[in-house]
Amino acid sequence: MAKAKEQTSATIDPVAACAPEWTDILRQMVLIRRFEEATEREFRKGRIGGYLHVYSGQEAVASGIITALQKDDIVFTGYRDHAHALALGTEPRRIMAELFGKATGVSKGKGGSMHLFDVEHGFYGGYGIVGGHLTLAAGAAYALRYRQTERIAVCYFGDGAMNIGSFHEAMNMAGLWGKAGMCPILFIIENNGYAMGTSVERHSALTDLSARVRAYNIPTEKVDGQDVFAVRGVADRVVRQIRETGTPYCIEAVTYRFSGHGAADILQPYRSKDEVEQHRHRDPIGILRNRLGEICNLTDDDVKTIEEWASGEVAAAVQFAEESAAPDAGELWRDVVAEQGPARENE
Ligand SMILES: Cc1ncc(C[n+]2csc(CCOP(=O)(O)OP(=O)(O)O)c2C)c(N)n1
Ligand SMILES: [Mg+2]
Repeated sequence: MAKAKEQTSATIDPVAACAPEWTDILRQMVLIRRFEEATEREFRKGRIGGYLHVYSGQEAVASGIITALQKDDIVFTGYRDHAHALALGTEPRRIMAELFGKATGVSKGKGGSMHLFDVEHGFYGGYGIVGGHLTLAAGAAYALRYRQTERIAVCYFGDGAMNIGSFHEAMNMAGLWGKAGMCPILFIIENNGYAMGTSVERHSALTDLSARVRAYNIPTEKVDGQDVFAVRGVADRVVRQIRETGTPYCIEAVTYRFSGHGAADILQPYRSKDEVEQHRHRDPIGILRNRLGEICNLTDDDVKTIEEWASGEVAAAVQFAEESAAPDAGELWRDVVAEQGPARENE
């Protein structure tokens, strides 16, 4: 069985912590939060159709990992995907337009919240079938090495996704290919404690989730997913290692979602208000903001400026989405099934 490394808190070098990059990360996390709050409002107004899963509470996991990547690395995730696209640099307005079902959206308004896709920024989706993307990501990582590039793949998934067959298929192939240095992939378990309304204790025979990954010869490390310093610290080290060795690695980020599972999960009978309140004391944005305040003299005014900037960006994104046109009716069947191209005719 592969090795486990426990790490729960970050060791902070005050000089490094005050680098401007950390203020940029705070800005990104605040943008994600404001964006998600706006999507919940717009959903309730009926302007976002389909389904909606927001990321509030988990921002440090997207930002801490994605800011450690190189530009041409690629990222896969499930349906809770707005934050990953934002962290990779997709324009907020193109994501919002997608949620509004408009032609200017990243998936031309035909995907919606669960199917964001932006190859130019390294975002390979956005998938609604729980755990289905793990096999795609493992295959993509193999392809990156097969083509002799130095790029790596990152694959986020939830605790619940570990109970589907494709989790085991992906882990087995990644562990196997990894022995030959042919699978440069970073798996991230976003352990937020629940799969819809079912807690980890009630859905997993083994509650030490990363142990299930180690069974496939992939080393793991557990990290406090509310502390972006801790997440980024691990990411910097393991991203380098994966790139150098072509072997997979898994980070289990222990985190919490502040909103319901999805937009329809209003009553949340599976958890108490008290529990949510307790976790709100460990808001990843608050943790980063306080730390930058204590060590780097980030002031309340600085924070206010960031908040105002983020709210402005999100308001502009909503306006853009509102004013954009719906896709043409003629677009309905385009990009739905593969068109017969020359390559296929020659098969
Ligand atoms: C194959 C499949 N089965 C069931 C569902 C319904 N479903 C949607 S989300 C979800 C829970 C997944 O939980 P987790 O992986 O922990 O992700 P989280 O929502 O906590 O981010 C389920 C069962 C689905 N979308 N796909
Ligand atoms: Mg979960």
